Amino acid sequence: RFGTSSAAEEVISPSVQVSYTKLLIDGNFVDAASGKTFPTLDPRTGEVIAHVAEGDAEDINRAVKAARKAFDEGPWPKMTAYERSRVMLRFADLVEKHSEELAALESWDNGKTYEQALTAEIPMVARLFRYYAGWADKIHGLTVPADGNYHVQTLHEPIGVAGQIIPWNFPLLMFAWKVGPALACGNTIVLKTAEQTPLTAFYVGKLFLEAGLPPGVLNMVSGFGATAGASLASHMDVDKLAFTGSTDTGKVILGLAANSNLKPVTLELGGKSPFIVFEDADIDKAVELAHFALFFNQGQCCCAGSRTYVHEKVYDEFVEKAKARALKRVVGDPFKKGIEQGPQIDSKQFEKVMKYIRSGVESNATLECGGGQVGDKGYFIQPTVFSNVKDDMLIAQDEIFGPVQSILKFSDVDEVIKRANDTRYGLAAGVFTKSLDTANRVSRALKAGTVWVNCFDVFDAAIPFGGYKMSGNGREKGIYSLNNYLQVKAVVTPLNNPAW
Ligand code: TXE
Repeated sequence: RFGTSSAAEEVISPSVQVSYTKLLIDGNFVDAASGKTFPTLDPRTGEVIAHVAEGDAEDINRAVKAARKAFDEGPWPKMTAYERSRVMLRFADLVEKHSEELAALESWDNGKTYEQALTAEIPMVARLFRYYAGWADKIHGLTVPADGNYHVQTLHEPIGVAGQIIPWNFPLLMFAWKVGPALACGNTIVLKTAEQTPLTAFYVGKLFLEAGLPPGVLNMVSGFGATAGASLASHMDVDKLAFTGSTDTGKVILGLAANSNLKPVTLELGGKSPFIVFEDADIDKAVELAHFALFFNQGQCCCAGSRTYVHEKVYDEFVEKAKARALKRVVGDPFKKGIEQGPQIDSKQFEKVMKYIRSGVESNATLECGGGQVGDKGYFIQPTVFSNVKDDMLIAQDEIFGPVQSILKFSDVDEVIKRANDTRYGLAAGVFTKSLDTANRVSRALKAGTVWVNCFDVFDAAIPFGGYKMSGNGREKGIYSLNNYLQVKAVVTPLNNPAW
């Protein structure tokens, strides 16, 4: 039995229609050169929402040409930084104005709840563009006191044409994390959307044109990874690449960049983040936060707290309460009020999650609840909790990317630090304790790009995000993301040189 909501029948989303299904190249919505399209599906049912242009190498070429021209000939990098920031601010206003349609489209294409898209993600998109609009006119170099009689200055220049490849779990937010800093620094862009979720990017592409973004500055191609994605990663005229997705695809992309023009690559990849509950924690709060850390967005978060380590003294109580919370989780149509969890994105991810659930059972972890499909259509999965999970089980090692909580037991601080770090990933971690000493000690010892202490998934535009180890390289958001999109040029001029 899974949670029910008395209000769960009330549909809360506005009706929305799909208006933009074509590639955005040089300021125009165009068909793929091949004329091909592919379907994007509703994860609630597996039915077709719309057919979308299927871009491939030829379309990537067209888009890169447009971006190159907009960069080399202007007007984008030649506009004043203030003018660029004004365009971004106007865009943020338009995102807010259209937030209900955008949230509905995002929910339809992805399966996330409409409430989550409307109240959390779309506002964060607007906030992020305002944040980077603020940076646009504050990017500048230094004067450098070098040895000898020289005037030395550094110029911080845009890199050029940025290629960006995004995933499906937070389609618009990933768009924002990539496009915001690239535009603030004066670059032009070719972005490839994820094949599962192409719809909202084209909608905001239209809003960007309305906000006054010149043609060719932001080009978008929908299509598949092996074709459109790979040709963007290996393109000789793309100056920088940013990618969010799986670690396996990250490796492929790094290879494509290395074997083409050595473009610098930033990668934001998978994770297996520990969430550590110490014995002094308020257990009810810890249970709720650990539940949120794992189940948020159907468990489809790169930073999901997917290894819940609980101190042995409070382990049994925690497991009982975590199970009770999961049983209460309300699963259903993401467009209805009170729903906490919608479907997984597609059949491939559904099968992957079910495979890991079987693996957990086979490796003798205790299945506390869940483990099956909800209903008989679409990709809904019961919130699932495993206890007695051991570090060497696959469910404790691999990124499941679904609503499956694995609870492990530990007995002391040094042990849990060692076990938490014993993973190929290093994206995020959670520490739950009342002790400042424990919080400080553990957060410094964890090898992870973000440590949330007594909180989780706090995603401010100013806070950097990225991974250690095989969770990637580089940081997105905040001041740190600007470096990904800038070249530093040193200009050295002799002073008082009589030879001149
Ligand atoms: O990822 P891919 P998939 C993890 C998560 C998930 C798994 C597989 O564990 O279960 O990855 O998901 C493009 N050249 N994450 O298959 O393949 C692709 O078209 C260039 C974690 O969806 O990495 C899409 O736009 N591009 C993650 C993007 O890469 C290629 C978010 C992501 O797809 C390509 C998503 C290629 N050869 C999945 N192959 C996170 N870090 O948040 C694919 N792509």
